[in-house]
Amino acid sequence: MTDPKPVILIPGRINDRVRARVEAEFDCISIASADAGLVDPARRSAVVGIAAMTSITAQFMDAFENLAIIANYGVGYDAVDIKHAAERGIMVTNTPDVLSDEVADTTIALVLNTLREFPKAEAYLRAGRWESEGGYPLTSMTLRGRTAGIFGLGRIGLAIGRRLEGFGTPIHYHNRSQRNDVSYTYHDSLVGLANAVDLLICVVPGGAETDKIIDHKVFEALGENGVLINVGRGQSVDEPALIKALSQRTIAAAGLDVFADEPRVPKALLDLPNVCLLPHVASASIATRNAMADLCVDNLVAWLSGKPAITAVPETAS
Ligand code: A2R
Repeated sequence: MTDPKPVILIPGRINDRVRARVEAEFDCISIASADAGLVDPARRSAVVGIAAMTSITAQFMDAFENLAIIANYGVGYDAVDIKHAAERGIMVTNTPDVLSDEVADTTIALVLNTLREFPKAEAYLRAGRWESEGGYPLTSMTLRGRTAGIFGLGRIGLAIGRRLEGFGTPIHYHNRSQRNDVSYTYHDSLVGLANAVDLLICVVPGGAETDKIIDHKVFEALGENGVLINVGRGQSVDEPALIKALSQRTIAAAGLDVFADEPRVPKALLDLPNVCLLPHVASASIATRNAMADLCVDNLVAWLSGKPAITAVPETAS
């Protein structure tokens, strides 16, 4: 007789390849959301792993006494109560590196689309206005002459920096600690960074420390020619303050791939002329999402067969 397969729980929506591989390689329980009440009480103690891209609270974890690993689908794991997982000795993994280049590519596209208004120019052409009204108006903004500030110069931030070097853009950054492997100008505060640049790119992780950290003080420092790009987490921006800064032209424009309450985007943002908005698609190509899916499931396979996790998050790495 062969041993029964480990039981993996998938709460809520997840990438199709994650689901298919979990179903093929484990005993999979799928539930509509992260609500332990949706799992048959008789099966809860059998759950040893969770694959998820949704919020995993302490209470949810505690419904599963033999839970050994949470494989988060995505590099950002701010939705997992990491402190509680670490206290309980539950391994948490994420999907770093395999998405960095894709997110950095998207960031450059968002920068250029925001500054040079290419989505609006295409809409102008499609509406027949090129023929009826003449050329699209010259854009008031350009990447030429701008200085970029990367808030969160980690794996993705560095991939963005390397690309911006190719554009001849001077680069500054702010992290909690200075890196010794780059020549970019370091600032020990976010406001200091915003003061020094006119293109602020946010790619910092979510969580309590960065919640609404980009606020009115940052917008005032960024100034009237300043542009904010956010590809990190929507919660890092004080959205009402951003809407005010954009409408009063405290800053010039914003390009956003992430929002505070996804998939809801405030109407006040949609109504603004000086924003470029994307529906959280930075890593959303089939190839990159497949690589993330494989890393997510490979972590489950490794850990549950007694091997080290491939990409443990720092808080639960031994
Ligand atoms: O602060 P440091 O020296 O640990 O540098 C990290 C920086 N960082 C912060 N900077 C300022 N204030 C904070 N409270 C703070 N917390 C973190 O962000 C590091 O340089 C960077 C994060 O880089 P990685 O951990 O390599 O993450 P990765 O793969 O670049 O992804 C960043 C985020 C994800 O968490 C998702 O939210 C999003 O991009 O997709």
